Amino acid sequence: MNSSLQSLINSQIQKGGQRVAFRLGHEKITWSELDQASTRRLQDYRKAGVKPGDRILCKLPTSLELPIAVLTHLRGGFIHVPVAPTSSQTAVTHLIELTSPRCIIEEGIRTFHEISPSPALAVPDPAWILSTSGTTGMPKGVLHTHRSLLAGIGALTELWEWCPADHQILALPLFHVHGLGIGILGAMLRGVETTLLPRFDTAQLCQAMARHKATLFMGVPTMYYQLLKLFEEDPVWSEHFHKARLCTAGSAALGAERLQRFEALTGQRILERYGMSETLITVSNPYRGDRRSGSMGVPLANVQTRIVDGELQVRGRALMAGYWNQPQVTQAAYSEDDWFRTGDQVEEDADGYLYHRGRRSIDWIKSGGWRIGTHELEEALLRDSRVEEVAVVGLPDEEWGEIVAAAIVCKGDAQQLLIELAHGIRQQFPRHQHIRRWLVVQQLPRNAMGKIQKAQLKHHAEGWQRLKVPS
Ligand code: MCA
Repeated sequence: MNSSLQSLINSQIQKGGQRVAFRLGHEKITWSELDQASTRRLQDYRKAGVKPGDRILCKLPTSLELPIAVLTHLRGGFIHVPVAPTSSQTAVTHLIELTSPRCIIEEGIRTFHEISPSPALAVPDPAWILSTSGTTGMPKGVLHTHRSLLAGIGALTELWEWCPADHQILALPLFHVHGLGIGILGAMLRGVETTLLPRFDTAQLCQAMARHKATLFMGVPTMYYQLLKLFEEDPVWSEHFHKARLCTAGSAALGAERLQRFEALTGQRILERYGMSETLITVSNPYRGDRRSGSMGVPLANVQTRIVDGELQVRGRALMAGYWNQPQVTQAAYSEDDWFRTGDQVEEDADGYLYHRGRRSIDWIKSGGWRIGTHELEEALLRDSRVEEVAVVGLPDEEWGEIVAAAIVCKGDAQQLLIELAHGIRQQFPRHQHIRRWLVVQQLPRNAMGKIQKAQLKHHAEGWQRLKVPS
């Protein structure tokens, strides 16, 4: 035991005993089985020479192995580096180069490597390195510690009153703050029984909500869009949510209209909250009290916020320890007086509720609840010598929030090139990063300084085309 994060989890494990902790399909694991499995894994790691501070790249699909791995890594003081099991080889190689893991776990396989220690950040109790795309360069590794996770996820699940009487249905990807942080770690901190769904499917979700009399569901706006579509086709489905006590939305703005339609159909007023990989969840509507439509809520008790030139800046114990091995990038993310600059434009009402008003950078897209940096896609497209210039932007979309679109200036047969480019992107990037609209132009709009005017492209209504790309 070296941190109160672990003591809290251990006390839930003790209290939970023979009760089920996690379920998936017909499989289940009790709290005491989780405890025993993690003790065995810890012995295996130690025998293999894995030491506290070593990184473990976790490429597991949604499975009962995943909470075991999370618990084992926390207990061993190893740094959990999650990556989507569907990630391309390029993404995995990048993460391996960035974090030099001592071990990689994939389904049923553990591969240990000899690593030369990398000049890590000297922070006590490092816990996770979360991958996040930025406006420049390849994805960065956000380092969280036991302390920041406890401050962020502990405070949030306390505010939301998560408790052992709850049952959560978790259909989120399990390698980000949302699914892994709140969903898995939050459940362990509060003793919440959790049913994992291998992927989001509206009918399966509703059936699981009803079967387990589930009380908790966390989603992104695209999931609520798809649920509303199902409920409006056949309102019987909405009854499956009647035992819920808390449905939350985050990762992107939900929209007042969607919130109202969901409430009218299910009786559930979705609670919206705001966060980032770097800050964890820092702003939330209250569990008890006024959940204001269109607002991301008020800052959590242990978070300090300020608004500078419209930008939300954050301070507090839940903040990351820094970007892994990138001290200069870390420094650039903070103001001179040490506030983290979120890049999100917000407004505050008289009661301290915050409203999202856009992003400082046009180089971030939010699609399906994912944060996508345009730079990575632009670089990939420019690798083809027929592409002379490119600008990737997010176009507004009712279901996905934004969809990824690329405007290009090119040489030769544009149509053939687009098909090849689209195919290449599909090979290298996960689905949410695929380019859904293409625009071929003679030149990109630029200002007097020569900077590409992406805002003009976003409002360029005509000429965007969808491609039919053979898989
Ligand atoms: C998939 N499709 C898309 C997109 N994604 N179309 C446009 N834009 C997209 N982004 C298309 C596919 O190509 C496919 O089309 C069809 O939709 C179904 O694809 P599939 O992959 O099966 O979609 P899905 O499984 O329904 O996924 C949608 C999803 C998923 C469930 C909303 O994107 C998701 O789990 N999002 C959550 C992301 C998340 O956890 N964010 C948190 C990280 P076709 O059939 O034609 O091929 S951010 C975070 O942690 C911060 C801190 C926070 O605040 O939470």
